[in-house]
Order: sequence, then C-alpha cells, then structure tokens
Amino acid sequence: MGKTIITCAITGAVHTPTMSEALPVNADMIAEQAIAAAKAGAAILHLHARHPDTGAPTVAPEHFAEFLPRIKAETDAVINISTGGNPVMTVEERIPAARQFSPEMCSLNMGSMNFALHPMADKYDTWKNDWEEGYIKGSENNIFRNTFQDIRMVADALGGPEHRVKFEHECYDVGHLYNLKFCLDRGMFKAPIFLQFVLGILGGIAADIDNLVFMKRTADKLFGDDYQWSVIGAGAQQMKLAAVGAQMGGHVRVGLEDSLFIARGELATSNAQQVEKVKGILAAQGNQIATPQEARAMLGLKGADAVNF
Ligand code: KMH
Ligand code: ZN
Repeated sequence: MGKTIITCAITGAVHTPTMSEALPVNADMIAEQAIAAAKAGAAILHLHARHPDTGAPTVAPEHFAEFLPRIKAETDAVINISTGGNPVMTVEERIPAARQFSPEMCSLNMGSMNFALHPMADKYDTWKNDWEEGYIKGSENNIFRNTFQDIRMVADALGGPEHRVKFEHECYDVGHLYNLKFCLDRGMFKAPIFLQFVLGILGGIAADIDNLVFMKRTADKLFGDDYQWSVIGAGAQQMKLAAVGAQMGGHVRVGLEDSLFIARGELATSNAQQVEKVKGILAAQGNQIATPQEARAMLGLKGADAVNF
C-alpha cells in the first residue's frame, strides 16, 4: 500500500463563527491554523476565505491574498483553492481567486444537489453575527449548482496549459462518479484523477462504511487503477471514515470545514489537533503519511514554483 495523503480543509463555508471559537474566521486565523496543520502532517491544505469584518465566507481574491503568501512562505504544503465557494454562488462567481493565484490544486464539485445545513440551527439560540442565522436556516432551500456546463467551465478555465490545476473531484453521491466518468471520456481531465468521496452532507450520500465501500467499488468499475481517492466523513463520522478509508488504500481529509469536533460532544481546538489525531490513527494502523513532495508525485502536480502567489 502507498503512503496516505492527509488533506486539511481549514475553514470552508459550512460552519459559522457562532459554532466554534476555533473556526478560522479571518486571514490571520486561516494562515496560522493552515501553517500549524501543515507542520502537523497535512500535505494538502484546502482553502476558502472569510470576510475580515464578519467571518462570512467570501470568494474575493483580495481576501485570499491576505493568507496565501504567508502559508507558502512557511510551509511546503500543496495549496488547494476551493471552487465551491459557498452553496448559493454560481461557478462564475466562485473561480476568480483560482484564476488569479493559479494554485497546484482546486476543488471541483461533480454535480448539482441540495446542500442543506439548516438542522444545525436547532443548536443555537443566539448568533454572533447577523448573517449567520439566515445563512444556515436558508440552506433548506439551497441548490448547490454544478451542471455539466459549470464543470466544463471550471475545467476549461483552470485545467488547461495556462494553469495546469489538478482537481480534487468532490463526489457527494454515486451519480457524481458517473458525471466524472462522462467528463473524463470527453478528455476533460488528465490521469491520475483525484477523487474526494464526500459522505455525510444533507443532500448527498450518508456517512457510513457501506456507502464508502459502494463509492469505492463504483469508482473501481469506472476508473480502473488509474485514480487516487480520498474520503471526507462530514460531521461525526470524520475520524471513523478516515480510518477505514486509509485501510482501504485511500487518502484522508480532515479539518474544521468538515467537522468541528475532535471527539463525541467535544469541539476541536484547532485544525492541527484533527491532523494530529488522524495521524495517530493512521500510524496505529500501519499507514505511512505522505510528505507534500510525495503527494505531488502521486497526483502529478505542477509544483509549488508554478503558482502565482
Ligand atoms: N465543504 C465540503 C463538504 C468545495 O470547497 O469545493 C465541500 C467542499 C466544496 O469542500
Ligand atoms: Zn471546501
């Protein structure tokens, strides 16, 4: 079995400042926690930005500019910029930062879906910022739009010779694997492709081991040997699915974007704490952790010298 790549997703667009003091909600927190996560063993850092005044998710390149150079200066980690933005934006709105900074990797969401966070609102009576309650409750009506045309637009904008971005293909359900196969057969992506199985989002497939096995078996059928894969267990199943996924030969993603917890009922104090925990689990299972350079070789990345920040 090859080495295991740990991706850490530092802040995302799912959680809001009220939910955890540890959630990075400005550029300093994003930079500090990303650097610490890389030092703890994350080879890839999946990054969103937050607005400095409100902690709300933002896709403005100026907000990414506040932390990307700092992370690059202090770590060798692969930078992966989200093209998911938040679930109510169009793809056009979500990609300017990736275009400007030309990172080694970007996420690419492989299908349209409900992307609902509203059950989380039940836990909170008061909110730190005005935008949060509406953002979470309003998600009952979210359609996270990623049509075939949207996917082609991102592939054309970032995957070609100008940027040579490698995609983290986010697949939230089995149908998304078939969407990817369709695109791959039309020559839109180069091998080795990197699949991220995202289990546990309300609107996608649930986070359990049967579903992980089903996703993996379907990917084997569609892509043969020519792919790398990783797993996100969103929410409470984060560490369990990482453990099982790594035993099955997959890579793993942790981070406060995907779960705010370190154990049942206990909030994580940082992204690095989750990286340390998964590293311990992997070590106990006999999985070896990939360095950023090893991750670059496995995924065929263009290299840190070819980014634009
Ligand atoms: N928050 C994850 C479930 C993206 O950034 O493109 C999905 C995600 C999307 O990471
Ligand atoms: Zn993300």
